[in-house]
Amino acid sequence: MLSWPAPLLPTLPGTGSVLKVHDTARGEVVPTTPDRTARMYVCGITPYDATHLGHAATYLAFDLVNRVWRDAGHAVHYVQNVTDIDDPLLERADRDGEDWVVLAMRETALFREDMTALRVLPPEDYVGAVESIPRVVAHIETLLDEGLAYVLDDGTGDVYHDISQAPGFGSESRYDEATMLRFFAERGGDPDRAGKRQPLDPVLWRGARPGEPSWPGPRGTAGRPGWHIECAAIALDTIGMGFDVQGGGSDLIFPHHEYSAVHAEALTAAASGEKGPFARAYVHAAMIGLDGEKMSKSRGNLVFVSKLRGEGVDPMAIRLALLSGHYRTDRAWTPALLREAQERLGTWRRAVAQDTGAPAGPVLHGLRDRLADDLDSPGAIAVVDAWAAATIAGTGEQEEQAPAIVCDAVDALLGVALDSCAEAPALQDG
Ligand code: 5CA
Ligand code: ZN
Repeated sequence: MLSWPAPLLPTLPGTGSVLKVHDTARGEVVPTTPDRTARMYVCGITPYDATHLGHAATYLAFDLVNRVWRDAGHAVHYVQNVTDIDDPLLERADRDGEDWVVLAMRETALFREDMTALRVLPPEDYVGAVESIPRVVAHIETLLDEGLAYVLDDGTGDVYHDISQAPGFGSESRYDEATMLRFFAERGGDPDRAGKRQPLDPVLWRGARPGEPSWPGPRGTAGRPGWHIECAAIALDTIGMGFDVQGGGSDLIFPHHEYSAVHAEALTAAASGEKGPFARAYVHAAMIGLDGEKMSKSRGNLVFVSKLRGEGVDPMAIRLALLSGHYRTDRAWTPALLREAQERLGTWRRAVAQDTGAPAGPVLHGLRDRLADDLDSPGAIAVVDAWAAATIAGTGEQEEQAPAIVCDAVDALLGVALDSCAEAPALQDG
């Protein structure tokens, strides 16, 4: 699929630090260990409605991962999917009397616009579920051939993964069985489906139902893919096993990321005997809420990025407002949060427009240090706040080049463009 245009990414003097992130599977903050090219997969939208601030916050968190890696000298191979066929999409299209393909295309186009406005670095591979179906089918055939998956015996053609043969199952979320069963039932699973070997077996292929779109499937059965195998297949076919970060919101810890991992690990073991893991770190962004509840399309308590943009809100203020909380803290969107970000943006813009500013070196160091430490964006913002205050006050040591350097650093590391930065002087490394 078409990705979106990349914003300019200023190169900063010196090099950033090694990024540490919280890995759900290990339950602690760990250093990332990318090769020259860092590899990241982030679960994309299901395009049946516009991008809300919860989605935006999650993509901004992983945009920081991308920026910190690049600043540390890595190339980044970033992959994101679009779940452009799924139950909620078909239900919404049905409700509104609209073609599901048109709905998905429109909302995906709007998402690209929102991401562009928020200056999110685009994925190198932006991949739709529908365009991946032939590869997904081949992967399901492999699992069937290996006896790791089975066709339900009720004439539907539905195929399930036999989770009793997946040794790594449970190691991503580390949930106990009762918790798994609860989330499985709440988040699209079917623990009570008759004929399954285990209640927690996930669907790989759903045989065609009347009135639903379908594609040629495994063992010649028309239908459509299960959700988790799509992300497993797309990641395997683009960045392969053992990539650095698997990302998404915390609502994907289970079942989605657990099953994507075991599908991919089973496929890799079948192909080469190689053992996992699917990802070296599973990183989850906390939930953005509104009025005391998680912002979600199914609850309908949404604030859309595109609506705010339409009202003339500066996307950089939206970006700053969402980054003013830590990515692992559940938090609420409030009008006050946006007002505070608008004021901060104004102050920062005034500061970088000064002829001289407080020394830039400590700002660069502070930004790098805070963001590399599990994406401490509130800490990073505080560093810039302090610099802006000292610069506007004009007290203490002042440097001529500081406003331009800080302007570039805020752009490159936080992704916040403060309008046109003055020509940043070429500095020596160090
Ligand atoms: N298409 C699947 C992933 S393969 C999906 O979950 N789509 S989504 O449109 O429901 O969500 C897109 C991304 O936003 C996911 O990473 C999800 O975890 C995240 N997300 C959803 N709601 C929120 C929220 N309220 N706060 C933060 N992140 C959220
Ligand atoms: Zn996914």
